[in-house]
Amino acid sequence: MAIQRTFSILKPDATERNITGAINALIEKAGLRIVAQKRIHMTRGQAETFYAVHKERPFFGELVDFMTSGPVVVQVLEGEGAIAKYRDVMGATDPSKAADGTIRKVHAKSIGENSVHGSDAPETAAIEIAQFFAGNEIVG
Ligand code: FUP
Repeated sequence: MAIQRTFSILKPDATERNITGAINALIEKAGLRIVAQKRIHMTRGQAETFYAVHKERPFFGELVDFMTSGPVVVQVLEGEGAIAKYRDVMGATDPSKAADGTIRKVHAKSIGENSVHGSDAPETAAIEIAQFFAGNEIVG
């Protein structure tokens, strides 16, 4: 399996509870390297662009409200098969269905306030990374 990069967000419910370090520890324990990281407060425009694929879904407004409700930590993670590996480490979208030991099982509050985002495919990873990071901000 090739070395890949994936895009990650530690969401406002994680920054609010001061558990970004605890989540990063699970990321690193899984063998993923945090090769870029910054704490930002997303604008509504940024959140709407980021989640444009969900814009017709009934939860879109709430999702944008939540993602702009507090700071987030945006990250680039690198490792063997990083995209699928991070999805495994994150666990299912709904924390009640997430496997034991996953970030969402351990930390998420609900299907909406679910602590982390991770890209679902190489194409989306590239688009999401480019939305938040310049090439020279990623140091592998
Ligand atoms: P995931 O890839 O696991 O982050 O999940 P999705 O892309 O399906 O959903 C993106 C975000 O939309 C979730 F993280 C939270 C929000 N969402 C809801 O609030 N309600 C839902 O029923 C599904 C998703």
